[in-house]
Amino acid sequence: GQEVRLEDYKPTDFEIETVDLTFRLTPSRTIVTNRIALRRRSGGGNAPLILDGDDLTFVDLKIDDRTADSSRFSVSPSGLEIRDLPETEFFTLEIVTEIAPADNTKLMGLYRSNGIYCTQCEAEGFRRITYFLDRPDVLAIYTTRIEAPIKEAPLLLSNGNLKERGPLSEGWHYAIWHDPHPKPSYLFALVAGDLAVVRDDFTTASGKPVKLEIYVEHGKEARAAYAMDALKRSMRWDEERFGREYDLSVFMIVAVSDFNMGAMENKGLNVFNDKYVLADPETATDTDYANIEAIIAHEYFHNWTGNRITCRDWFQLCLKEGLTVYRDHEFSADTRSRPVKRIAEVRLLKAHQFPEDSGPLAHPVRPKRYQEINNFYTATVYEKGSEVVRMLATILGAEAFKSGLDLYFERHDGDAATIEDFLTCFEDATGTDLSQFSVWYHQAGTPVLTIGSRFDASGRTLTVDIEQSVPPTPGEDRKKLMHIPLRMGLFDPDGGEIRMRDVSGIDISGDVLHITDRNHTVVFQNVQARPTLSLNRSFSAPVNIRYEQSSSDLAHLARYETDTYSRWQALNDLATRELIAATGATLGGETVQCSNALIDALLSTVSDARLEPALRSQAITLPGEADIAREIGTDIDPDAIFAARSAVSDDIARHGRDAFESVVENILPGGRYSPDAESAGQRALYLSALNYLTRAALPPDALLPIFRSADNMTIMSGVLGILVHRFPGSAGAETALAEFELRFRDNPLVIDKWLAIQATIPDPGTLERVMRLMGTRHFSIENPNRVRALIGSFAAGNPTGFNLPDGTAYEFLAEQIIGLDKRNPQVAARVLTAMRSWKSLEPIRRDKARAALAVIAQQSDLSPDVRDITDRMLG
Ligand code: DPP
Ligand code: ZN
Repeated sequence: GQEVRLEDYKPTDFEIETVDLTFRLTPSRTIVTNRIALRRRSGGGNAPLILDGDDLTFVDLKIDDRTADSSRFSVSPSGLEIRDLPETEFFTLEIVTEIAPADNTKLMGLYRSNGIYCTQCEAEGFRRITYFLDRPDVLAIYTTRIEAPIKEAPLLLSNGNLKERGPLSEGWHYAIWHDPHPKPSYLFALVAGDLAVVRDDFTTASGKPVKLEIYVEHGKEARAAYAMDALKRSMRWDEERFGREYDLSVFMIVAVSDFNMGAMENKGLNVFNDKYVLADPETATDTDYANIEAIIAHEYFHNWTGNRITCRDWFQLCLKEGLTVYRDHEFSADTRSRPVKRIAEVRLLKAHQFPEDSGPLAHPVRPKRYQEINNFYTATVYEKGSEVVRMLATILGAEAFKSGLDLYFERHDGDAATIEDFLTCFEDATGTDLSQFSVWYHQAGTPVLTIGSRFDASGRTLTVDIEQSVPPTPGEDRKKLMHIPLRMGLFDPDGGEIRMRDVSGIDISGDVLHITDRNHTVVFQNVQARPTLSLNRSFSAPVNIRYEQSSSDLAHLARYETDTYSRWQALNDLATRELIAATGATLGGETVQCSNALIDALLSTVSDARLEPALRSQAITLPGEADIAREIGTDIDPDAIFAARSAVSDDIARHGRDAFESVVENILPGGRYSPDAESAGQRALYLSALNYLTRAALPPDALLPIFRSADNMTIMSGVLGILVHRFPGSAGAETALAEFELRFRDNPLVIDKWLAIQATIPDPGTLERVMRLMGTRHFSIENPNRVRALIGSFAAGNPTGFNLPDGTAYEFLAEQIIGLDKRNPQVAARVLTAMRSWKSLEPIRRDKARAALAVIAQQSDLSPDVRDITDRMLG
């Protein structure tokens, strides 16, 4: 592929004002007629017009309604070049292409999923439908006419409002949709097929009625109720919190079963992976419900942050994604429990974004180069992008942040904007200079704050030394100084919070320290007794903190911090330290013992009835094996980490048996299942406690009846996971797996859970199990959800089972990636990123991993997607 560079950005020579599309749909021969009205920008000269195209069969071209002579254009695999265009300011093109939706295995462009025609155009899928200026800064008004056989496709949908529909000859019919809002091609959508609909209504704050429609496969209507509820709540919330109203008279969501992403925010016609629409208590877990709520909200929020204001070019992806993730995080925090949500966000950020930022795939939130844009829908662009917006809100304060965002909506409505445009709005609205802050967008790598503190009892001063640095990342050896907003608290020996007064050496507002220099020596006066420092409260900045803190200080914070997130953070730090030491002990052949400090802190939290159950569950969930590996950083031996974590867990279980038993007996909510956050938290705590009990007393035989009597999927799959992971291969585990399969064998979304549970069994035999499962009717390499559930979970979620010292699982993955790449490069590339941290493995596994990646790299016909990931990982 050709490298694309930010600095090469140039506006187009031509604008497209209107697009009139006609689709004549048949599975292997769909005819697309694309009539576009162009306007020549002044100064365009006589430059040719080069339209993007991919996998299209060219049929015909008319210029100003006259068939173009073949000397005036040339067709290549990547586009259509048209020369000697009319010299008038305005002219039209009519381009006819032929495509085969049934053969479209990449699931980009127009394809068929379970008999439904649907589209996915972001980022560069529209060029697989017709020749076009397929870039986000070309905004046009679309009118779409769809023709199809009534029987096969009674439903014909596109963006905007339905203008007309009616019959055609020979059992065909048509529908015409018009979208009055100018949009980039990546937001185009078409859906046609036979689907059921669930309807509802919404009235906007200013009194405009909106029809809400969710389309699902027949018979699945009842499972769309929660998504509809989440949609209405999202619409209300965006009005109340950000003053954003919906702008069309209909909002449609379609659930399809083959989808590369989670969902897509096409204007007025969102297309969703059915995993993020369908839910009922029998088949969906609490996590599924929470994800549905968050993703419905996310796509809806894009209507303003992404659609009304879109991106100038794909380097600006974080402009819409980082901001929209921030908005959906805030929605979930307001809807559920803010500290629990924050803990989950930080766990996810550290599990996915931190390793990305410290490995070969590191890139800035706003990259400057890419080989393949599909590979930049990353944790860095999304999650770190959201953290950067959150820091902006922390630095400016809630009100000033809101005024900046209001200005952004007002000034850039209808624009294709940049990160600079975005930041300028906050500067203009608040008079703040954000030039140093903007480095967060431009520089990769997780900053490190190295902190030391000394208390001088006679002078009653606390001195805190802070140094910032950013480790080098690929292509960026020298790093700039950043503006890091560090929230901090001080606690006295009795647990009281000390007001921070008379501070010198740093700018401070409220409890936010503004770190802007390489070194700060911060002095706090009038401090009576040696305080305990609580650093990065609420995770105010996505940084790593290096600060030597005693276990008793961490336990003190776990007990007295008023910031609930930070209580959890202190416990987690305590546990992490213990687990790292335990890993060292395991490698040295010593026995592992868990300290009383950690056991006491965990057990007092689990029994603290004043804390919400979801928090107690998070508190006793130890850092995962991958978290421990990330904190150790180099020469990772996954088996040692697993053994150490098991030994520590055993110790906790032994000491906490009574506490865990009491939880298991008392915590579950009575009555009918409800997916609300509080009941979900109770179930989470129940499952965490039950998991510990299997290490103390509970035999596998005791789990089977619990599994069988579960009346909801959360408990059922949770207990199945415990049984199968704790007692792999046992009769009880295999019986439960068989019963689960029998009951849900016709529900692929539930079977995905069954596949994922098995793929993550921590056992050397799991590779063989995965290979066996690939041969069953439950697996299909053609369906992205199946691939992610089985192969993806195995590679990304099974540290010991995947990182076999003999390298056979790496070889397996390489083989699968090479095969999958020929069908669906985007999914292949994504699954392969599971190996992004291969360089931190111990030498034997590292060599095997490199060899497997080299096998992929040696293929001559790799897609740009997999080529890019492989090259960067090896580079
Ligand atoms: N559909 C993806 C998302 O919403 C890409 N825009 O993040
Ligand atoms: Zn998004």
